Formats: sequence, structure tokens, C-alpha cells
Amino acid sequence: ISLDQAKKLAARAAVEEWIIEGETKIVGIGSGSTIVYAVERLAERVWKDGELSDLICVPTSFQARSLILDHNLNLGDLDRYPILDVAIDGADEVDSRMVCIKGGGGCLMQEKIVAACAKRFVVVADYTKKSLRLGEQWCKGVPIEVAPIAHVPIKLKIEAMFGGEAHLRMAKAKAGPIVTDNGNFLLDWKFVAKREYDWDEVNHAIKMIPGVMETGLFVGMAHKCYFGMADGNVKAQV
Ligand code: DER
Repeated sequence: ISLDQAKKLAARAAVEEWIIEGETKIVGIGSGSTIVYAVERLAERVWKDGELSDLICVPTSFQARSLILDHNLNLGDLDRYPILDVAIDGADEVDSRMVCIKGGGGCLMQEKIVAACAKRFVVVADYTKKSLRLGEQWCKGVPIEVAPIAHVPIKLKIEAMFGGEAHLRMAKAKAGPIVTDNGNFLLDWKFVAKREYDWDEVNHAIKMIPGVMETGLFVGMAHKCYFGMADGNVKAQV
């Protein structure tokens, strides 16, 4: 099956299992392309099946917010809904311990905030995101959101601490770097593929560097991952 069909299978499987009529009230909506299929399924259940009338959707980016509005779903925010029943989001890579690299779409900061506010965080992805160890599939490195003034010192500190190279993510349709929904820059840290990293330690150490807003390492956060496989099956990882 196609990659899009694989994404759709994963997204729908997660919605079926985690969005329960009469029970699930607040859902976090991730960013990227896979989550679109989850929102489409939610909208089907609301507008075609007449279900989920009181479901509130909390976005993780400008894109997620537009997706919620475009499907006429109830838009929520963390001010009013600081505790979510579940957050559903994509990922760039998920390793055998369910450590995720996220931020390929540049939305990692709000994604991690919303995921951390949810009782359960669920990942949906196609089979190209599934790996034994980080870096096998995703070669663009770990996205790190940084305060613009600090992007060079942070780059140098990460490279000194953990090796590899961190590159400022440049825009394509605009001169200069990408600016995130939060007004920050992104570094993509290409770590040393052969090196054994303790991702929990790396995540904490990078987060502690002054000027780092968030890392794209989601360690110990995913409760369950759904992978749409090439053969049309959905593989769940817990
Ligand atoms: O930026 C992100 O973390 C997104 O969730 C993204 O990486 C997943 O994107 P995809 O669903 O388009 O593969």
C-alpha cells in the first residue's frame, strides 16, 4: 500500500482505540501529515455519525489549529483545558524503546507541551518511521528549538558535549532561517550514528543549555505507537 494509506491506517486505528464516545472529552491534535487522517476520522464521527458532540481539540501548531477549524471541530486551549485525556501526534522516528524524534515539521515545542499535558500520548506513523535505534531511518538529526540570539553558542555546546553537527534550519520560500510558531529558530543536530547515546541524559543535558526552548527527543512519553505497515496491517508498539 502507499505511504499515505499506511499513515491513514495508523491514524484511524489510534482514533478508534482512544477516542471513545461519551468518555473522551479533550484530545491533543499533533502536527504533520499523518495527523490529518486522524482529524478527518474525528470529523467523520462528529459530522456523519453524530458522535463526540462535546469533544474539544487542543492544537500543537498553527497547522493543527487550522486543521481543527477547517473541520469545524471544537477548538480548545491549555488555559481552559490544561489536562487532556489523550494527545495524538506523528513522529519522525520511533526506536525500539519508543523514544521518538519529533520536530521534522518544526512544531516540537507545542507538541511536547501538549503531549505532557495528556494522560496518554499516542503516536501514529507509517512504517518508514519505525526503527531499532534512532538514526536508522531519520537522517536529518534531532530538531531543537532555540532562542534566536543563542543559536550559535547552543550549536557549539551541543557539538562539544555530544559530537556530530548542529545546523540552523534555513527556510526555502523565505531568505534566512525558519522561524517557528513561537518565534524561535531550529537547530537540526545530526548526532554520531555509531555512538550509543543515553537519550534521556542527552535530552536533559541539551534542555539545560540556556536558550534551548525544547528538544525533539520525546523520551518516555509515548504510551503506544501505531505503525501503518506496507502490507496493509497496523503494528502497535507499547
Ligand atoms: O514535526 C513533528 O513532530 C511532526 O509530528 C512530524 O514529524 C510528523 O510528520 P508526518 O506525520 O508528516 O510524518
